[in-house]
Amino acid sequence: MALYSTADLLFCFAHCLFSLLSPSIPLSSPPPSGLHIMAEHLSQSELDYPFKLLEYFNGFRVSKVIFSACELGVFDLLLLSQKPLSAERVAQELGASVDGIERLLDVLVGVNILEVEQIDGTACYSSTDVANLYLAKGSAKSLHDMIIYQSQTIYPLWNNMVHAVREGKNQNEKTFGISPEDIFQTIYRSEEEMLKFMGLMNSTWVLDGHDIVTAFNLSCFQAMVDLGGCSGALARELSKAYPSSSVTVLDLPKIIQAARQHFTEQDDTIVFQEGDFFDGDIPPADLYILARILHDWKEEKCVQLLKKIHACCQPGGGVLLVEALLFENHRGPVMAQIFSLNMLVQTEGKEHPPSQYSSMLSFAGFHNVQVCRTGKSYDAILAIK
Ligand code: ASE
Repeated sequence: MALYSTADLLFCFAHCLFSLLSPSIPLSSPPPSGLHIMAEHLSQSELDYPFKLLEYFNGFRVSKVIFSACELGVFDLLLLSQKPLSAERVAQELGASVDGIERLLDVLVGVNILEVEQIDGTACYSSTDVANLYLAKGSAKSLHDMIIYQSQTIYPLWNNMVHAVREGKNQNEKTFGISPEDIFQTIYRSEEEMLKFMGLMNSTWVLDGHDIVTAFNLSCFQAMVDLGGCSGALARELSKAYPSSSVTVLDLPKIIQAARQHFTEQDDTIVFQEGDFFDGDIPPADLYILARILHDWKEEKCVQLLKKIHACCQPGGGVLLVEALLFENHRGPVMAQIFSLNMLVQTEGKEHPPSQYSSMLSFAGFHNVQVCRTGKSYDAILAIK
């Protein structure tokens, strides 16, 4: 049986969008649901019946089903129980209504995230390997924190997309009722929100970190500093891949304190350092990492920061940018296009194609710009002083 993770569903969306743009080309792989198999004798044209459009319309509801199951603890319970459970049992354990749980579990079966079997005449639900690996809380690769942030912070922001597009600016004030000068005063508006954001940052690097740090051979760089390195997840991947290099995470004092308290590992090989790369000193290093930093800010501010880094950088040293890269013609990848809209609703920045980052880097004095697309959510750009 085919298993679909949240990422698979996103890729499926991307795939579907491309076939929507050229409706005469049929899907090359069979779609996951039985409904489409039954409908195979019908016309494949979106003009005859808007299958894909309707599927997109339902996208937010599928997201909310997964997010809600996560918040209710469905995946943790099914992982813990080791055996299939009835809807009644799940409802009882989670303190929820049987009717609600039954409908929720059935959708999760429909999208191949859970499995169901009849045991003594009762429908019993169990997790798939994908759900156990990515949706349960305990697993090393858990996306639980990413889901919580998407559900509780990104979802309400996206509810104001019309305003964001009309006004061309973030919706922090309209969504959360606060309008500080610095977007990070909103993102870190409470200890709880700050920890949720750190959880999001952490889980993406658990997923993409290894591909990012091995996109280029960085073994020639001795001292590495991850500017705005947050929980240290990407720094840990760097340290694992380049054990003879020293890796430092520089971030705001409250972030470093929270990282030390909530995100450190036993025998951690990385060093946490309190600082502010915009307003304070940047320590000398051979390699600076700017992972998902530039996409938060307007280009002038990015160039200003790159110039400041260039000034501290050792000769022969470099800067590694980690971002979701758009295609040069801006026609994809869908994930990067969606991230760019997210930057509109939440920050002052946007996602860019490689050429935009190249020119910012050149302007700041860096050369030998190399681009590596990983094929995952985030890509890497390396430039040398
Ligand atoms: C930032 C990254 C993010 C600032 C705000 C953010 C992300 C969400 N909000 O530097 C992560 C990537 N985007 C999405 C939509 O998940």
